Amino acid sequence: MDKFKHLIYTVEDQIAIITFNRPKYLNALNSEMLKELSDVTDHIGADASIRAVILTGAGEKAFVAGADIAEMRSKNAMEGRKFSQFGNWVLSKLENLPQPVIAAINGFALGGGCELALACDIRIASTRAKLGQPEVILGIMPGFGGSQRLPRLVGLGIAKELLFTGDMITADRAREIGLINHVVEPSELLTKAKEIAGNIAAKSPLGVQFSKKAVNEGFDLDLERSLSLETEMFGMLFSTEDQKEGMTAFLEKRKPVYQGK
Ligand code: DAK
Repeated sequence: MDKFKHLIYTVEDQIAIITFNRPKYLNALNSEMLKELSDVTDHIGADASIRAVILTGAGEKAFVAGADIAEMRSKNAMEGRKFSQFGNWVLSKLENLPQPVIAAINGFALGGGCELALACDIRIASTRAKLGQPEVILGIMPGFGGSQRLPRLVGLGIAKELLFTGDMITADRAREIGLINHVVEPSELLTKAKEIAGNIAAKSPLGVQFSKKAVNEGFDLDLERSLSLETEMFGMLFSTEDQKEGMTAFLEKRKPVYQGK
């Protein structure tokens, strides 16, 4: 991929790593960075050799300290709406990538940064991380899905407290409420993220991809319709080489070699 101005993009062992890279501004998300995130998301979605994605922030202080306040300050209502529409579109693309996405939260994940993490499938954090939705402190509200994804993840009461106070919480508290899966020492963060990504990458790509789609698409349906969705998707997997390989390898007592076909 072309070089980015505000992102670092690498791929190792079928795992893509996107690093937000404006450490001087605590990796605050400006329009250019959002556009680059959109482009790299499209690229990853079209590359079946990538089995998992990790998002993290450059520097020691921040994952992403929110949308760029300096850029936002002078927006009018229509520009604000456009920014929100574009942001929501990019985050939905990220959320619906076929590959699982892991947020490795190395520091501040505030406002748009927390919303970015919420659009990921799995969130892990270093002990240095601080998370929150401080928009009310700035006279606005979340605009990249925070008022919708946060309550779905942590429940209405806790989400409302975070949204109405704008308070930051520690990584340990975030784990307690289910916002974070694991908290590790800063030096262990990427190792842990790669360990989870590698664990996923070793499994059937289509099994993982279909599981993600079933959870994402079924979550807001009633149980009857979501179970029906699961049934259809389960059935479809029996037309794949992954299913034949996985079951044959088990019976032949060897490790499966998956092609994602
Ligand atoms: N935007 C722009 N610059 C930021 C920034 C941000 N979100 N966060 C930090 N910076 C900049 C600081 O201005 C400072 O720049 P210089 O003064 O050096 O030029 C530099 O990064 C270092 O920050 P500090 O000096 O403040 O560092 P501290 O360690 O003292 O404090 C902090 C760290 C994270 C507590 C503090 O920087 C802070 O409170 N930052 C703002 C956090 C915040 O409020 N984030 C939420 C932003 S609102 C929308 C869609 C989405 C959104 C909005 C609308 N549509 C509907 C249109 C999303 C909104 C947000 O994310």
